[in-house]
Amino acid sequence: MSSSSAVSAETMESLILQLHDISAVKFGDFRLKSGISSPIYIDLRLIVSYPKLLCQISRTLTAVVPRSATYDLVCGVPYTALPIATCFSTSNNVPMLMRRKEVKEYGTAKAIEGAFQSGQVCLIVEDLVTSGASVLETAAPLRSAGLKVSDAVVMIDREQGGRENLAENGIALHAMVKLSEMVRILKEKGRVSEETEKMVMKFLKENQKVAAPMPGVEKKVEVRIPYGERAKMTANPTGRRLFEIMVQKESNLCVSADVATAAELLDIADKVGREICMLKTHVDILPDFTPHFGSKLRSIAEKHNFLIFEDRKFADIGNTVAMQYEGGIFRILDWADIVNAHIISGPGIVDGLKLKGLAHGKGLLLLAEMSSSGNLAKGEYTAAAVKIANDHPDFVIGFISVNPAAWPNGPGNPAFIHATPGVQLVEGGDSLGQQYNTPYSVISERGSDIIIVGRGIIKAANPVEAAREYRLQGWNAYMMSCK
Ligand code: 5BU
Repeated sequence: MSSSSAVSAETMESLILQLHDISAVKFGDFRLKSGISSPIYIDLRLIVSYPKLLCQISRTLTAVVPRSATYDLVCGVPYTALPIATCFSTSNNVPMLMRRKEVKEYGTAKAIEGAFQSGQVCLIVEDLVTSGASVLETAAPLRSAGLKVSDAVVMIDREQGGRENLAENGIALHAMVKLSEMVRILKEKGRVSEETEKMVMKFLKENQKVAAPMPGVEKKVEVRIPYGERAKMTANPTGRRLFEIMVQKESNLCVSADVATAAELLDIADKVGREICMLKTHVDILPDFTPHFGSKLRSIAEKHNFLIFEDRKFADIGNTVAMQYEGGIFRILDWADIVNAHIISGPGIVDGLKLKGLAHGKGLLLLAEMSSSGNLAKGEYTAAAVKIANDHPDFVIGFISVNPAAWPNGPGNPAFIHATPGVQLVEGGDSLGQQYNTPYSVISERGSDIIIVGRGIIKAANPVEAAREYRLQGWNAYMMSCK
């Protein structure tokens, strides 16, 4: 009856009836965050008010984890599963870790609280699994701290793709009960009618494999055209190559190499090169820049097959930006595949850059949105960037954007690529206005294509490991949203 033979049918029935008694499971017509209406609503936050039930649940979850799945630590997915994990920890005498959902200021707060050693195995405890995204969001900082995560235990599996998504990420899901089993039991016990049971089953069937809605993100991208197909839609050779590299390397990761010197930049480029589709530079911050920098970086880019994006953010009139692009000390046109521009000065900026870049097959990203708090790139400004891009599909390859899924027409023309800065494994920000979203949120929910990660990788204890983790996170988020 239950998904684990270690739990008796009576125990399971009693738990389910109690959850129904306290209205943690309700039937009716509920509008979910994603906008769809559901005949069932589950709110497990209520169980904190019923300590006996909470203990019973934690005992049952302990029994649900197979003996073969050994673990040194437990970590609950914030917030609902935290009390369950605490009970689990105290009753089994297994140390607990806490994952912070938000890290306010970069570097001053840890993503994981508690004592642990690299290499230890951590079991994840969750209340409800839909797509598995929340479990993955908790697994990511644990894994990047050196912990092993191979099992997650959950009270209710909504059977909406979570088990499969987690398995693809090396996590076996052990569920106390599947939603369909739970509804069947409630019907057997006379708590719901046959009609309601049928409605819920129909709803589950029709809503298989949905991405879990992320808090604060109302709209999600319904169907994603694969990068490979979009490569064929682009009119610009650099845009096409970028899509192709992403497919070849299974990477939608761009590392922002904001390091102190050119020597360090070349070093990090070589180290993370295998994991990335694009490397982003700010050439004007390098005190040891020499005219050889460009050719050195180009040979690393060729060795590892990635593109170079100089985040120059041109902003002047067309005539001036043409000179800035080609000339000066940096001679960006010689070595950067991609540059970006604000549209504050109007469409002439694209004409000016195109004059120099088009003949060399270069690409341009327009700044449609920014990641920093209080920025003014929104609404009509964003719409103007889209309009200018549509007028220059031969040279503009896409946008710097933050939440294209929320634009009036969504991410729009699939030939255009969306690249998003302000990405870390946990939400939060820095003390100077930067705002971070997770790879899952950026790719699955916000409809972007490329995650741009700076300090999350370059300041990590092991940047190569961190780059690998971000690549996997970004790519899995893409694969999940293709389904
Ligand atoms: P971080 O360390 O991941 O916060 O670095 C982000 C990088 O992206 C950094 O180089 C910024 O200059 C860049 N960036 C950004 O953060 N936000 C924006 O809107 C744009 C660029 Br455009």
